[in-house]
Amino acid sequence: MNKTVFITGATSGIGKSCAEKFAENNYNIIITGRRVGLLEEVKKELENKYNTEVTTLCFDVQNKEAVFNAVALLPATTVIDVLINNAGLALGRDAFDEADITDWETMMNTNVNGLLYTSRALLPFIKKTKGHIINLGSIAGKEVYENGNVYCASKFAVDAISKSMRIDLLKHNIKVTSINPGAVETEFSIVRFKGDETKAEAAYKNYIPLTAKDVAETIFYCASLPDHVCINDLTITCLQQANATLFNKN
Ligand code: NDP
Ligand code: 8X3
Repeated sequence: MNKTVFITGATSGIGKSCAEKFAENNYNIIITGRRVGLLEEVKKELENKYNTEVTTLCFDVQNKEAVFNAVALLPATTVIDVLINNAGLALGRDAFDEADITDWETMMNTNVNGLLYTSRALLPFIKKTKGHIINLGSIAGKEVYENGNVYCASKFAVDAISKSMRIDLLKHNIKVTSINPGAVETEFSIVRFKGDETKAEAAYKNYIPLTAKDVAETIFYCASLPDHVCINDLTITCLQQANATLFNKN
């Protein structure tokens, strides 16, 4: 029987690339996001290209009720082997005393609360399969940088949650992996800079950043190891990035 992966935030970037990578490798896919039209596009694309079954669930991970209601729509026979907690965002890159407080709330509600709600809603499925939870942290969850404040805090929280999950879920033989990428060229910076394409493009200028596919392949590798092997924590950057702030630009 094919395995099933549940991916939050699969309408673009890393989540969408994960959907493609797992579909290519005969997984059935459950994809989520807020943009229903894009979810349907991804479903159609993957079902046409691969011999896979794609289920879409449209909800905002910030909304606890919506998360639990969406998961309750899954048939009782659903089996979930891998959960990729990927949905997330940065909003703004401003000093602590100037940043928009609503942006802070959205980041914490999405990157932290959303991940918590989704994980709890899916744990009954993951317990049954002794499955694998893969959380998207960030290099920003390992080192704080100037004007990164609450985005960094949200990813430090993801780091702590991954470590806690690994301890508390040990008795259930559930694998927990934290993937911490450096700069990846996706819609991330367009969202962070609120549609300002010049600022977003500048974030990836004069070096070769990671692609969403690079990260998806790494995630798939972690999910394909033998049952007794678990990658706990993996930081991945492009060649020209050494840490959260140091780049060797052209
Ligand atoms: P994208 O902006 O390309 O994708 C983000 C995805 O998250 C979209 O599918 C979006 O879907 C979904 N999403 C955002 N907010 C919500 C929400 N409230 N409810 C449901 N879904 C939501 O960015 P990336 O692919 O780059 O980011 C994916 C993850 O990787 C994030 O957690 C990010 O923090 C992390 N990351 C990214 C890095 C980078 O440099 N790009 C580096 C390190 C980590 P929709 O809009 O349809 O809801
Ligand atoms: C995204 C990477 O460096 O913009 O998590 O914070 S960074």
